[in-house]
Amino acid sequence: MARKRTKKSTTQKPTKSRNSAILQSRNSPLVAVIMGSQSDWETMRHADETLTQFGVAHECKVISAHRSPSLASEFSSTAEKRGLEVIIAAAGGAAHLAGVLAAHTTLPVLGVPMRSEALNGLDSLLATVQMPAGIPVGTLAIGKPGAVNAALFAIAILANSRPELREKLHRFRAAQEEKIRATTLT
Ligand code: RP5
Repeated sequence: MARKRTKKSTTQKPTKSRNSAILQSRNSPLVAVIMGSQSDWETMRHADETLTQFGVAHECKVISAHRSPSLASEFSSTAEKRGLEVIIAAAGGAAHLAGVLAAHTTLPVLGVPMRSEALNGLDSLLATVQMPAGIPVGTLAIGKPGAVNAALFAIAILANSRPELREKLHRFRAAQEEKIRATTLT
């Protein structure tokens, strides 16, 4: 059952209309990619693409810790019983989204700090990473590298109990190394 679900990728883009249907996912996503604003999608689409590349069922939604606090709490507190196994949370500036989602669930939450206009993402990084002891958030790099790596980290977590996914990760790493070995500078 679980192996079957990892083979398909179902993505709900973070539009406002789909966001309202947040608790009605029919495709049993294993990973949720949550972001504080539509403006984060340009970066977080790289997490979406990576999860799709590995065939991991996931959903992508906009939820703001500050602008929609009830939705954030509702989403996170019901995530486990809806079958989610990992939450990726991206936000910029006063980036409290990952921490707030983590406060309402024991699922692993991976935070991705967005590159902000004012402080180039340093604000987002510190707001995401500096969690008080007791409520962990695994914080990745600022921007696109963090988005890609959050997806790869989520896949690695899922791969602990899914040998097919583990094998895909091994093939991904091998292909990556092969590309470096084949690189010649002109
Ligand atoms: C955060 O504020 C969002 O995650 C986004 O990175 C930032 C700016 O949001 P917008 O003003 O573009 O909606 O909550």
